[in-house]
Amino acid sequence: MGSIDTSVDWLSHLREDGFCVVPNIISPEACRKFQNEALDWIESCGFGFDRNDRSTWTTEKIPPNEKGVFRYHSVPHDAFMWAIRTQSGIHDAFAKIWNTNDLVVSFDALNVSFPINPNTGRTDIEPTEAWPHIDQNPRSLETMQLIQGIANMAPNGPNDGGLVVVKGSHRIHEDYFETIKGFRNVRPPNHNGYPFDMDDVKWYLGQGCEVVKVCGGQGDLLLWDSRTIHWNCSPLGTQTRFCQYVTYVPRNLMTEKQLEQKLEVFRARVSAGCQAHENPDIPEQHRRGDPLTRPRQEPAESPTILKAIGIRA
Ligand SMILES: O=C(O)CCC(=O)C(=O)O
Ligand SMILES: [Fe+2]
Repeated sequence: MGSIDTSVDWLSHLREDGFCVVPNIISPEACRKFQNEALDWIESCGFGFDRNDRSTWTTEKIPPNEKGVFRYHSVPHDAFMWAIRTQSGIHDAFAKIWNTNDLVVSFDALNVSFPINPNTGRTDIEPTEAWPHIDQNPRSLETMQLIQGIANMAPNGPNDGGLVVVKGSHRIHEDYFETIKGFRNVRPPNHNGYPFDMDDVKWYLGQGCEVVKVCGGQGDLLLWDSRTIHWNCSPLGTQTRFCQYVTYVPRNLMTEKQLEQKLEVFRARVSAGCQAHENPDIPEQHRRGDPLTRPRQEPAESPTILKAIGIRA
């Protein structure tokens, strides 16, 4: 546990198929602790959610989230999130991908998704429709720029919701955009992402790609190339989905000035997405340190955390 199983050639799978699962990265104890603390956090927000009372598993009583993704109230900076983000097994997997130990981490979100099921979960929402997309700019699809990660904190089988990918799609975008004569201008030119619809996905399936619901054990790290078309689906069984989005990228993608700003973003507890080397703006209320911008439990400024942010003593 904590080290990488070299008998599984996950890196080839990642290159070839555009996704992979790195098994047993985080200990069962750390996963259980994370699940408890994630639920403590949801309860502490004061919207009325109680993990032991399924009648409170409703949109009204669960703090604001999108498809189970929580990034408000600075939850990405809560101590329990940092405890997972800085697990050595996660860092080491990305070190293998990028062939360097000199990496910086993302300040990304928590996902807790309760099953949609009248007997075991909630009934006030419908299962999520597919929302196929990539998280890379369609102008730069010839190179791999980002590997996205999910620290999978609960067992995640076929019926437990989660990541769905179009296997192999990362390799054939050039042909696709040639076929449709360029991408649709639906996002600003510098936006790291592009939405597809299910008719687009059908083209990829016609070229031999496959839709795969990525399953993983508790403590596995799920990885995908940000050019791989993907979305997430809702859990429908008995198991709540618990995970954290996490990625590391080479520190040399950032200038010294940007690294100083990354530390400011950390100290202001601003949430960010998967682009670990791009600093978000710091909103005024974060600069002021308004209570709602501070995590329930502040992270320590430990050497491990500072190193993950890119500070080198
Ligand atoms: O929740 C997931 O599995 C995927 C979410 C997603 O699309 C992303 O983080 O880029
Ligand atoms: Fe995505």
